[in-house]
Amino acid sequence: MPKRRILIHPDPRLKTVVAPVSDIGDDIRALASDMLETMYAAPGIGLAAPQVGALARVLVMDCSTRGEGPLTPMVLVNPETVASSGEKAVYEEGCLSIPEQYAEIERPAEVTVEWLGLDGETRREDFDGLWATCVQHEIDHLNGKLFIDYLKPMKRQIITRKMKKLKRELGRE
Ligand code: K1U
Ligand code: ZN
Repeated sequence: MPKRRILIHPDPRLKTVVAPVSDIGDDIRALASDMLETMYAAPGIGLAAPQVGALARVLVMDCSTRGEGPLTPMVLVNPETVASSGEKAVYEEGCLSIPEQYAEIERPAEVTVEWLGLDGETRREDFDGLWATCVQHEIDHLNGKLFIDYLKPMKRQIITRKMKKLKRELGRE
């Protein structure tokens, strides 16, 4: 069972630029734990706090191959992209807040990200491959941006209409 309900686009909370976390306390640790459980249950490879209605700069991700080796959950508090490669990569992206819609999105192939761990320590890591795509997708969520915002207006509108219909059917308006 997922711990928290994932919001479906359109929702004003998914368009919000979220403020940084000032104090990593029990509430943030509980949020991160719930988010990981929700992400694995979905299933997904990433999740940002606004997707579960929590307006905090927290994201979780795990792009390791399922069923092959141990899980590698990551929790990033106040993540910041400090460097991006000029080289680009295209991945077909999905979003747990935009179910069953996919599109090829071009982003920097490699990024360096700095964040706080749940212990309050600063961490810095270079990401490439799917990890780079995922961390950029999740940081976008913290800035109120969705992958459909990279698409042409007509395509974005079609997807948004489908999501409004889905929300009506689910009684989630
Ligand atoms: O942020 C989200 O909505 C989660 C999203 C992350 C993401 C997917 C693809 C490219 C970039 C970012 C997802 O996890 S969608 C589900 C998904 O990709 C997946 C699900 C099960 C197994 C493998 C992938
Ligand atoms: Zn998403």
